[in-house]
Amino acid sequence: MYKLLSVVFLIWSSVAALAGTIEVEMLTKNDAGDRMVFSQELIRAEVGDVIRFLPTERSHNAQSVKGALPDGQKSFKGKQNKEVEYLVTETGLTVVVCAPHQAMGMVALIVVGNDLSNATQVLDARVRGKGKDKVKALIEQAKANP
Ligand SMILES: [Cu+2]
Repeated sequence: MYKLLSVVFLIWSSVAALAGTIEVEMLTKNDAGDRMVFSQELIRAEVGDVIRFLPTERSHNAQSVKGALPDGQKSFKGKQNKEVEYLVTETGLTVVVCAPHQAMGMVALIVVGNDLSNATQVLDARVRGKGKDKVKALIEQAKANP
């Protein structure tokens, strides 16, 4: 019994060790000169990871979009100028937008476990303006580089 418990603990601790925190900054301008962007736009993650959106520059937020996240995954909505965390519990695609700037293209795509099975639903979800085009481009990018 003791042996079994230690094996269970070993497995649990290695899973916990693999889970990571991914930090994404919310930027008005990045080093390349792009305006209204997340510091990472194609975010690859695994179940158990935490993705932390940081209010590095003012007037941004991060939130999920109705219909653009995997079944069972909890939606999230950060306040403007506030840090928000997203705990990954499901594989699949999640769109993240900055509400004030999504039409200017301030969106990101989270790809968990390289699972693209909800791509069609994600493309049907309501994202405004240039944000929609960027979601399409990011899905293509994710398909091209598994
Ligand atoms: Cu913004």
